[in-house]
Amino acid sequence: MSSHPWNTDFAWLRPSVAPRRLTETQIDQFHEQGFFVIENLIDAETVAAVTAELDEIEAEVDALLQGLPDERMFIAESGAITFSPHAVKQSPAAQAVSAHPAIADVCHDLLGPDVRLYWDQLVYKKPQKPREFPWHQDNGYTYVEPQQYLTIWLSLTDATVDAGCPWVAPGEHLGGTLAHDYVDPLGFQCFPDHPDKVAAPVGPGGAVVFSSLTPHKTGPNTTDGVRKTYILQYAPHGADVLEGDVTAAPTGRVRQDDPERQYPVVEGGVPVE
Ligand SMILES: O=C(O)CCC(=O)C(=O)O
Repeated sequence: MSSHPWNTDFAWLRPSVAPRRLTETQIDQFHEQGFFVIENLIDAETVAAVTAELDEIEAEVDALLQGLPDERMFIAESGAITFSPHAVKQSPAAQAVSAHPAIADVCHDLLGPDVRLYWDQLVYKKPQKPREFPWHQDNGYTYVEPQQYLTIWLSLTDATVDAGCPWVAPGEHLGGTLAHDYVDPLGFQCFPDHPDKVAAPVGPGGAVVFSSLTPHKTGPNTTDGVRKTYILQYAPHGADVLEGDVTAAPTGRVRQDDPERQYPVVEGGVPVE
């Protein structure tokens, strides 16, 4: 395990805010272990409404994949795993969930008073070609500064161990971004396994909340159903994506404030209605 070449002076930051929703135990677990599981973050009716709209988006992505050689593009493959980014641009229900008061409160309690949506994507794990998604940090894919942002892995189905729930490596977030290697066709990997790994199963409407720096993987889906997840990522206002080849210094920075999909969800300590 070695650091990403751009990660030279990382220090984990714990914002000082009066919590709006989370308990001290949840907040401590997040900062010390890098994750916690929260059940029933959004209600069943909201889950059903958003799933109906997201299923339509995913069906289009899957149809696109089916028309490609080997039915795959980069790490997505029909029958195995699909990724559908930026659902908030197409789905009013996804947009509402991205700024849901419970989720905005979690963002406030873990990131501080000014937070924007940074990224959203559906990840559907299909049972036809069960496969693991390898150990990685979200900041190992696209390098964001500050390195520390938040992933809310919102489950739309019952994410059991057999269905391919996340596993996390507790405490490994504290050193910042790790170097990753590409493992074809699975994705980027920071290590092949971890001795202290913990499974994080979660029910529909619940979430695994973890840092962009928390190494995680998901297991194969060996059930008969599709495991559906809506991943929502939030960053402090002012976050940038760093550009360039990782073997050299970054060549540019791009502010993450696209008004269509990177809007504020907490401003001045208050959730944006
Ligand atoms: O949901 C999954 O199976 C893996 C997705 C993931 O970890 C990611 O998109 O970073």
